Amino acid sequence: MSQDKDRIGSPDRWTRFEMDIKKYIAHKKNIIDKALDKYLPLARLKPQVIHKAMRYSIFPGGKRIRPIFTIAGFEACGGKGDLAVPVACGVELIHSYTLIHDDMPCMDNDDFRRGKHTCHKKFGEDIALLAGDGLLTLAFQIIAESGNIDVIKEISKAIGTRGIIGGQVADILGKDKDIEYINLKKTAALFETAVKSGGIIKGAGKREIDALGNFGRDIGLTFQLLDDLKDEDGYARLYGAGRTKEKAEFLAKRAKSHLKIFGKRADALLKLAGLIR
Ligand code: GRG
Repeated sequence: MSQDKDRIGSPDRWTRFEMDIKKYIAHKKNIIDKALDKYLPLARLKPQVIHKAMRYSIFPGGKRIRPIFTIAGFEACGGKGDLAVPVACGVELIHSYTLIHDDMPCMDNDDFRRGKHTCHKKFGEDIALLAGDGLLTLAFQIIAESGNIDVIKEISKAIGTRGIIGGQVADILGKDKDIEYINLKKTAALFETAVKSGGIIKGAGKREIDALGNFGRDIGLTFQLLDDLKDEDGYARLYGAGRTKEKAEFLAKRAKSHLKIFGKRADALLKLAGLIR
């Protein structure tokens, strides 16, 4: 039978042979979106408004870059199939919870997100706050059900008060000297834990898991610097566009260097990193 039929029928072979990154992203995004739809309570379930708000914030959604990194991290360690999908979904739910809360009037006070009204604009602050809580709680239910205690430990550390929450607090306090800490905790910590979790799910060794973490952290920092550059905010506001670009290039290059130990298996991670610009 033709190889094409084989490829279409088997996503693992498809990713191996057809490392066109755009197709890879579309393929993984589709898997993640379908799984998220399965995990999220139906909008008609009582109390409807909270489930509507949770679904409103997840669909149609953004780039799904963090959960794709989880799956690509899993594959870099030799993982095949859908074993990393539940944790990848958990990572995306956590990301979405941070966005809902970050958009609220007590934080960044944004009216729009992903081209539509923010959750609190649409559903009110009380429901938005709880929708964020609901997504975070659901994330841990899904991750726990996937049965890997080490992933739970890893992710809960990354998003706690010494991780994302700590970064957000430092951001609120607004001390310029804390910018490196803020970027590391507020943005890079979730990328780092997303990629690392893929390796943990596969049961990879310390050397591989550390390499994935280093890669995720550097690519997360790059992502934030480029976002600052676009918005003329954060690091770019403090240090100027030239220095920010230089630092982002340095970090992107260093991120890729952490992947050497994986050889060809890190192709997807490498190409995903190349898209962060
Ligand atoms: C509320 C605990 C708590 C934390 C909030 C991550 C965060 C901390 C706030 C998000 C605000 C922000 C601008 C973060 C910088 C990183 C960033 C550009 C996030 C948006 O991520 P994308 O571009 O979003 O991946 P999509 O829409 O594609 O999912």
